[in-house]
Amino acid sequence: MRKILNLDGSIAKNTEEPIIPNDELLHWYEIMVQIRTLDTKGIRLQRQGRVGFHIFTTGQEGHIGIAAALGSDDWVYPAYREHGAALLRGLPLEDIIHHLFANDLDTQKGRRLPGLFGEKNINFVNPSAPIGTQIVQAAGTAYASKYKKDGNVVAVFFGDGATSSNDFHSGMNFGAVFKTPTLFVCMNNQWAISVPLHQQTAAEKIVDKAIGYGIHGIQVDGNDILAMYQVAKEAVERARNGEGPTFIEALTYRLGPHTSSDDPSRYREDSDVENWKNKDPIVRFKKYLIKKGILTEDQDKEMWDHYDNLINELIDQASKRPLPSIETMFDDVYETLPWHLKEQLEEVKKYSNR
Ligand SMILES: Cc1ncc(C[n+]2csc(CCOP(=O)(O)OP(=O)(O)O)c2C)c(N)n1
Ligand SMILES: [Mg+2]
Repeated sequence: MRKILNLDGSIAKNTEEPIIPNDELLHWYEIMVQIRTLDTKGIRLQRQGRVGFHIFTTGQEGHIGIAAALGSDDWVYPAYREHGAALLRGLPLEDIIHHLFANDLDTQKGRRLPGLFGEKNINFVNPSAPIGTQIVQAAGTAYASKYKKDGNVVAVFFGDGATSSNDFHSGMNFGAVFKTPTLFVCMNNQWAISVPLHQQTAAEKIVDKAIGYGIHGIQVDGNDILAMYQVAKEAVERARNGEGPTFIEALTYRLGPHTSSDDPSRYREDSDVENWKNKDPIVRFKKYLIKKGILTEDQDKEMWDHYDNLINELIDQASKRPLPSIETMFDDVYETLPWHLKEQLEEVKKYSNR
């Protein structure tokens, strides 16, 4: 398993520390802070009945390292815990909050389960709720890139549970046979809602599945952002060189509930969670930044306070916005609205004040 950072933030023996500019490292950290803060606020909003649903990224912030290895023209097919990748690719933080409230500024027009968003201008594709569907879509998009010779690569994120889907097989096999420039990134957080990994697969390691497809596979410490960046960078290089896809198994842990609709105390031990809290990707990266002299404890506290206040403000603003106009319900599906929908639109306008 590839690992660069020890738990105390030092560099593991016999490993190569990636050379990354300090401001970039700090930016990655800042995004980690933003998404962790979003989680603490998001669940409170849901419990207060102000938003319908919240999905957590807590513990899986290491995925930002994968996103950091991609170029702006590359594609990301997220599962639903990759908010950090979207922010790194330039999604404004307030967009996620308007989306949570499904208000008139929600770019998804209130149609998506909160947390399952996409954004066209950053090549961050809307996930579909059925598990694993993004895997075939990503393999197809990568094939299109290869066909067009545009040099782009596609990173697709999915969970350990998704490796049991038909689409996992179809996508991996297609990618392997046609040597598509794809990074198949399995965020193995050990659980698929209440199903533990050992009930998901009889394989010793998920990464072993790469062998059956005939593609390069690598297991990485998913809570080590530097290792995540390094394996992704290598995979991107292989993909751009025409060497085909890479299967990356990122070992991580879902520190929170599956979603705001879940109670993990019904099916897992607190001691397991506590053990994984010691491997928190944010704490480990912070220790590294402090050791390197890029961050001080005071600056760190300031950063958390800053995002706490900023996100409160953004929540306040987003919560005061109206809902999307009822007419938007008819947008985006047809280039020209068919007559029966035009009729329905006129009718609905009579009864709605939105
Ligand atoms: C085809 C399908 N089956 C079941 C579900 C219900 N479901 C939603 S999330 C989930 C677990 C997915 O686990 P995993 O792929 O490990 O991702 P994680 O939530 O752990 O990040 C399930 C079973 C679904 N959305 N789609
Ligand atoms: Mg999982």
